Amino acid sequence: MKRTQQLRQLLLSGQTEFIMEAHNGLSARIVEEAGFSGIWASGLALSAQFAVRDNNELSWTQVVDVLEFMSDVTSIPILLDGDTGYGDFNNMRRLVKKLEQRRIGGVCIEDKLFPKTNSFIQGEQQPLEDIETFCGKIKAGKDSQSDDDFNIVARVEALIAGWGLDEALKRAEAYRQAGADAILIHSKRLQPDEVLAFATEWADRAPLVVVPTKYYSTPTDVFREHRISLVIWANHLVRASIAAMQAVAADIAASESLVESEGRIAPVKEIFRLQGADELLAAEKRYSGTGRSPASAVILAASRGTGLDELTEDKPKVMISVDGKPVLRRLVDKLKSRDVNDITVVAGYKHEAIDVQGINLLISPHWENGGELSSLDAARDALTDDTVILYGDLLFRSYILTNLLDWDADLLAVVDSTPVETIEGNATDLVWCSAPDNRAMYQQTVSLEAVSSSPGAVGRPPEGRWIGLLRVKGDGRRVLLDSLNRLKAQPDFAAMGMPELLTEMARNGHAPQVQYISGHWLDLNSIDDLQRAIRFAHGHRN
Ligand code: SPV
Ligand code: MG
Repeated sequence: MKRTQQLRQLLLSGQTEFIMEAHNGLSARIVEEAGFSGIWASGLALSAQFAVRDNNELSWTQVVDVLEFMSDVTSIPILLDGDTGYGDFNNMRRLVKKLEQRRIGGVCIEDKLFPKTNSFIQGEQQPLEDIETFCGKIKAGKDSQSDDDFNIVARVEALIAGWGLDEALKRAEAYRQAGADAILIHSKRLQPDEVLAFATEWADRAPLVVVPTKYYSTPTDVFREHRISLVIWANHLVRASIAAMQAVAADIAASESLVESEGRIAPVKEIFRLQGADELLAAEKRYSGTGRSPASAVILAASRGTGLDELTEDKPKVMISVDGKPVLRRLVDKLKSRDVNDITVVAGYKHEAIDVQGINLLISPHWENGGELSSLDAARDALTDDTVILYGDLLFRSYILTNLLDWDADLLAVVDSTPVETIEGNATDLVWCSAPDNRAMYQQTVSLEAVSSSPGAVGRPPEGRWIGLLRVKGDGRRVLLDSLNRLKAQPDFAAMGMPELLTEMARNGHAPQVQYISGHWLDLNSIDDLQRAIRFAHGHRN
């Protein structure tokens, strides 16, 4: 049902209904969750939340902007406290159109002069609008609404201004005849007597609305007995928030600690709930092409690292400390800093020495005789829809991972295009590609053709080296597992490494794409590598 229609039904239900003040999206959502059937967008509360006065210091467009947030997060009708309509009949026409565009249920206008003052501040000194002019405003509003159910409530301020019951009744009747859908009779007395006297005389000529802020102790049944249609609890959420904020601010200021406050305030989780964070997570899954679905990682860390001698006597090489931090911990921290939190480490040699938090540690059953593919085979259940597979002894600059995760490809291998002859130490995992690195282009489309540690494997110089970093995503997982299964059927599977797998995928028409880099990484195969690694890592957290 349209909000306008919902509000109309509240006014005409024949029972006493209740609406609650809200002043922004958050409070509007809280009002709806509390079970109210409508919201009072109070001028006092709207201006108070910005710490400006209820004297039209907030412009009408600023009011409408806030209403848009309130309307967007709720499904119950909003009745705007539209003050005097922010000007003359013409301003009123434009206001109604703008409110309808934001699916506001209706507006209440009061018969004072622009700029108005809150009724509880020297109310008796406030001038009232002349009756005919105010009726013109009501008519202009009714004539400009395009939805028949949009509601205009006319607020009579005669009792506030001290003009008496007769004047109030005279005005209410004129406003009814001008087309008002309901009359709001306001009073600043501590007892409801003048409002109830009005209600009795009024005798149901049109729905009657009251705001018992001052006469708050009136039993609610009294309103029912007087056939009040709508009771507005007009400012109670802004006041509740002021009291809560003052108490918490004072406590934290005095104690210089959060300990006492923490249990008394809404948890951060509750903020997320009210913001609808879950919906966004679900949407990210649904529209995963554009959303972030966190990748997982499989780190191959089963080998001892024979070139590192006594350094690996009591631990695998991934636990060698580089500038004060084990290589594996650097890797895990780097992955986590990019939201890759589901990390499986496939260990073997001296796995008991692996002391890194936040990983799933998996012991490869064949690590003593098996190679990298035996380890990967052991971790096949850890391959998700999006997995980064990497060597455990790898150090690299963070942007390489960022770019890898940013790139949309089912299979993506990071290849260093630094000329092999300029590399210090042993150049392994040489790669032949469909094109050399064109350094001018980001995300150049190149595919991997073969990987081998033997320079003569292909009959031409290689385009670079695979650094031990591969992303497998979507259908790439199936491709990888198919290739792994084919290789597993071969007798020398135990000796095979990742190069054989990459080459097998390429050979079967599923060549991984290549992400070229130039330097900015190294791995640990020798004592010399370790010296380079220490220089490389120095000053970097991961
Ligand atoms: C408001 O809530 O802004 C009102 C009601 O107009 S009162 O403050 O009582 O005038
Ligand atoms: Mg107001």
